[in-house]
Amino acid sequence: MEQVRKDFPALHQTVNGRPLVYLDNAATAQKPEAVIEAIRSYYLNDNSNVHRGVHTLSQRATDAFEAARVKIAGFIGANSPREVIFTKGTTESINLVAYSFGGSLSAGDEILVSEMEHHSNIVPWQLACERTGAVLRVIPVLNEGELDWEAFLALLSKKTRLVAVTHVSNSLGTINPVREIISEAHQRGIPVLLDGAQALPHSTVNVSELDVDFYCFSSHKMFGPTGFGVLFGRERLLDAMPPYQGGGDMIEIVDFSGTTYNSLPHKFEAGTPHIAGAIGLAAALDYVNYVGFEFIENQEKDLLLYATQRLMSIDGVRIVGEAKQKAAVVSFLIGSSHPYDVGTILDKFGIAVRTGHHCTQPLMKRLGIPGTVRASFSFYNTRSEIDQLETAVRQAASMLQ
Ligand code: C6P
Repeated sequence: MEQVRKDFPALHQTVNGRPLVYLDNAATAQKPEAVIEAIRSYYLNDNSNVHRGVHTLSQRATDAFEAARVKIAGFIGANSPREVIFTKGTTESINLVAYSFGGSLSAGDEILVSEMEHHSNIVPWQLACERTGAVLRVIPVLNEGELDWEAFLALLSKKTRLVAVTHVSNSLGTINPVREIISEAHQRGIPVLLDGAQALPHSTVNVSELDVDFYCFSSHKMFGPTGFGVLFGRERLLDAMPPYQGGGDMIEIVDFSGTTYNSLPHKFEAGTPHIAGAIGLAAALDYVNYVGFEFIENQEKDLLLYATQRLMSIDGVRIVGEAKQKAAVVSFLIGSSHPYDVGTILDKFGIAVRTGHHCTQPLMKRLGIPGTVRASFSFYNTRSEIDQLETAVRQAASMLQ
């Protein structure tokens, strides 16, 4: 554990005179030295554009960029690197599908999302519905923060063109029964998109075993750089979809009489990409493999149980989101205190948490709350940090109640 923590330089600092306790990993994870070094080395030695030059630096950059794609494809169990599209992040991955796949929707078609979605898996579909006359249907969430399974089954119909749900809720930590969702949807011939932003950092995800059609995630929650992410798509579906954006690299032949498009994955990657982003994410995946998901899962399970238990022991604290299957996220409220006030007090203790609606306003509305205080853990967090969280929350509770 000590070694692991040493690998993350940002963890070793004081904030407001206290050692930093970083519990905002669902917003973005800290970066290990290996990732920082891979990006630095790229800019120091190989910086060049990709797929464009015959010169040596461009070849080196292209090789590193495409090697990253092969690594990412292997990491998520894709059948081919052609199924791995580079994007700016989960948000752009979903927008790509909503625009491109969504372009084939007709009036009356239905897209099924859930009430616990991040805005990035709601708004792109609303836009697609506005463009096409399709209708957005919503799977309700039960009080504990689980999907209403019966309602989900009842919502699947001949009109459903896609089920688009989050693998893990960023606000509540709920791990959704994605295998069962995919199985039910596929039995009816409906493809499934999973928002994996909060799932991939916590446990092994294999898109082939899941048999999922689209899987979206962000590099920065996975210990890689910001502004970079991935859309996995089943090759057959991606092939049939029109390009998302036009520009350099996504074309085969451009002529004023008409343009033909590049093959996968380049058809969906217009313009100079975030080369250092791909290289940084590849380094992050190497690092995660080195730490190993066995260690990550055990550590996070322990932190989740311990934090839940410690926070529940404080008078006035209420945990929001009590699904049976949860990732290492604990959302809570202190009495009727505003989450923002709690977060401000915790910051004085050097503790970083997120407060507010966590970009899930419909979920907050459903739960009848303005937002939550969210502590989200990574494998580099410790029980001692949770003890510090408990002390600070007790202090906040006594000040605010
Ligand atoms: N959630 C959080 O604090 P981007 O911003 O594109 O990297 O990821 C968007 C996104 C999509 N889906 C889920 C489930 C997410 O959690 C996020 C990002 C962060 O919860 C920042 S809002």
